Amino acid sequence: MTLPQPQAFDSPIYVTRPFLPPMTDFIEGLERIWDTAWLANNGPLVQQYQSTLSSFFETDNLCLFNNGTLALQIALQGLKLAGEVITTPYSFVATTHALFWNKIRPVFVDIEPTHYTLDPEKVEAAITPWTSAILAVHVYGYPCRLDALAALAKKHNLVLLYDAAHAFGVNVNGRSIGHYGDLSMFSFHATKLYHSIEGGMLMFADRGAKKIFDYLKNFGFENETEVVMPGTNAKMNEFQALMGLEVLKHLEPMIHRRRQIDAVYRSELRNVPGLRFPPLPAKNVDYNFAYFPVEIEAQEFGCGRDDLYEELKRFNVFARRYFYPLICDYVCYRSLQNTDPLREARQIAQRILTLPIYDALRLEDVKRVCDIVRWLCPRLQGSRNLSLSTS
Ligand code: T4K
Repeated sequence: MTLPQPQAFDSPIYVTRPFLPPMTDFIEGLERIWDTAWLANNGPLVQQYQSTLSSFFETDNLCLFNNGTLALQIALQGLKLAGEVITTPYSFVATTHALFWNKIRPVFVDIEPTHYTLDPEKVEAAITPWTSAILAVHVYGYPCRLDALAALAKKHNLVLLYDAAHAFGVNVNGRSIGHYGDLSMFSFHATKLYHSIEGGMLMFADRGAKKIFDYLKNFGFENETEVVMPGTNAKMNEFQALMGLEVLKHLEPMIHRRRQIDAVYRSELRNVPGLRFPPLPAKNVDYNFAYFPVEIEAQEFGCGRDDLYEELKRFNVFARRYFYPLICDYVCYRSLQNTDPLREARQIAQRILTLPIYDALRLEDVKRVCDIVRWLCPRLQGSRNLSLSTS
């Protein structure tokens, strides 16, 4: 059987596009900024944003930042973590960089193969007398094994931190995922499902931590004349807060839209040999559909992930290999000794491809992406002379 060759898209289909609120709404907010001439340093919109998010997350224990990376870095600094921290190699590199900047040694532990989060079964073996915390990642918005990690942290008296950069809008048992563990970091970067242009937030259990984080993100200032600790500058500004407030109004429809896109991918690609998608999270999870990862099994699909990734570009489809390479394989972390062979993480990193998913992506274009993937699948195109190799 030969499938008809699909047409390339006229303009690029990226892995993601930021949601932009109606411009008139944003301009109204800009007028407020012009009226006050207050642009930075905990201005009225940042304060409004903080209180809106406090209601949204049902806690006052949160703190806003100019990006997620500095939020995480400051979290580790503020909690005075040191020694070793157990973490996942399967994430965006910022997760580990935040440890590095705190002079903490990252200890990489493998992920579980279903939803790619840190495998609690393998964490215990990596705990040493120097371990101070576990830093797990709700990768793609999939919740980590929260109970198992909490039990381990309790048993070994470790701080439990979550990089929840992808998990805005994810609820577990009816509450935001940020309520689990000692602290969670959310990223509000433009490429995220929910964004404030750039931005980040910490949510934490210990009410006393807020004061420390507030010092650290604002040079350590207590008042005009006193600096109580060597802080940095990681403050969110008014334009970011305005965007965050406006985008928040559209969160539900955005997630609904992504749910539809996810469903189209699952149905259109279900019979493609060698493609596997992670199952949707369990029923007690309200998922946010932040990403659409697929694994390409080269033998069954007929070519490797990298070939598919390159071929898609010829059709103007820019999928991404989130997360390849593994963090531990970047040149700056390669020399770290690691006892866990990271078998699952290595396999997944070789196979993973995240397909386009964003609010403005039309369902007919999702179908077209699926047609292209099918057309590029050598196993479905027995007669097509492909120059693709099975790598
Ligand atoms: N922890 C985790 C698990 C993370 O994933 C991240 C960030 C962090 C921590 C750190 O949080 P932040 O400090 O960033 O708040 C992107 C993002 O820059 C990064 O925020 C994100 N993770 C990572 C997964 O993805 P790139 O280098 O892949 O982005 P880029 O510029 O190639 O953008 C991807 C696509 O998005 C483009 O091909 C087109 C589209 N795009 C992008 C931007 C910025 C737009 O259409 N408009 C835009 O403005 O890292």
